[in-house]
Amino acid sequence: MNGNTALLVVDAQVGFMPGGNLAVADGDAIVPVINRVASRFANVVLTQDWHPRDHVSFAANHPGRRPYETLTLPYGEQVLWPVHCVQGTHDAELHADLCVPQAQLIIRKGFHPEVDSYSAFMEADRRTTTGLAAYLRARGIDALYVCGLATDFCVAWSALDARAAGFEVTVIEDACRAIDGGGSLARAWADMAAAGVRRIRSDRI
Ligand code: VGL
Ligand code: ZN
Repeated sequence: MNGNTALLVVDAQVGFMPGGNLAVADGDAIVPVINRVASRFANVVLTQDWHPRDHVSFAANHPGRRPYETLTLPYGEQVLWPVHCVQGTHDAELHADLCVPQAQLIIRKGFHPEVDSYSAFMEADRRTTTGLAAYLRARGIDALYVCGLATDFCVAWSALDARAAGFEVTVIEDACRAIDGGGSLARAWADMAAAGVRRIRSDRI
């Protein structure tokens, strides 16, 4: 891949793999795919969902509320999740078999107690930046390949924000897995297509 291109590996963490606190079905199947694909990229950026224990997205922090219900917060609708990816816990670690030693940056997100952040670029208030767009621009990177977990949440939101920030974006579909509740996966693919996000299989890279 050219020097102007980076691979963005979203939330390839214990918590989103089978056995994790917010397990995505078959999530661990993407790890060997990511490892294979990553060897083609000189530039690799990882994200890590990284919540304080009192995070607003955890149903357990809202008495009487259950995971997967939604709650209206000052910045909009928030899905309530099981407690997951708490800072410093095993659940928040990158998957042990992930092999991307050349990764240059790990963006941690969701660390503000009152704001969630599915996207690697923008927190859910749509105002607070993670700094990733400025980092990529400063390094002359204008094209991104995106993979990881979950397709319909952190991957899709990251891909859409990357497009909005002016990057060329391609999602590697077999290097992602989805949560897919209530049609969220079909909606995510439709939103990404409408925004000009390209979609390919890993064997085309
Ligand atoms: C994610 C829900 C909550 C994700 C993170 O990585 O897709 N989903 N936190
Ligand atoms: Zn999270």
